[in-house]
Amino acid sequence: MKKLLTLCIVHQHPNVLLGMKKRGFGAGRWNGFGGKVSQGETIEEAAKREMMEESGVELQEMDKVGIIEFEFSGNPEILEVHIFKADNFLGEPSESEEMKPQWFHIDEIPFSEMWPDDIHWIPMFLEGKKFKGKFLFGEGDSILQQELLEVEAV
Ligand code: 6OG
Repeated sequence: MKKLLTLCIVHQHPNVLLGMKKRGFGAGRWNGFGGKVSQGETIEEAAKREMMEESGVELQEMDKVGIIEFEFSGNPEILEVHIFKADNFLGEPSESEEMKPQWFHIDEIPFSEMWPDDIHWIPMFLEGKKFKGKFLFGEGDSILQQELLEVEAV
């Protein structure tokens, strides 16, 4: 069983826009903005909708830079997360019920308060690479298996 999700990080060098997730899956962690793709919408439409719902900003152009599958040991569900990069948006980031946005310098990304996979792929993201990967999580925040490859196109 696969679930499609989006994740978008705005990169305006040397800063990235992240949000503190206030509720739901991943609450208490900084992450990009995103969520589940709804029926009848494209993945890109979902990415833009989630960005607007969670941060109040409108994305125009963005690039798909990665696809990562996440599995949790003992759970048959696979989360297929499509990762987007944007360098611009309309409006001002503002706090929503789900996320509190904040800019971080790329040298001060709060990896210890993020999903443990992020430290592996965010450097590739920042270098402008495209990637595909898989992570299997175990108890706590442990990563039992991982695969991450740079690709020509996603
Ligand atoms: P909602 O279910 O709240 O969206 N997401 C992950 N992001 C990272 N960096 N690592 C993970 O490792 C993730 N699992 C899910 C996808 C959940 C949001 O969290 C992302 C979505 O943007 C397990 O609607």
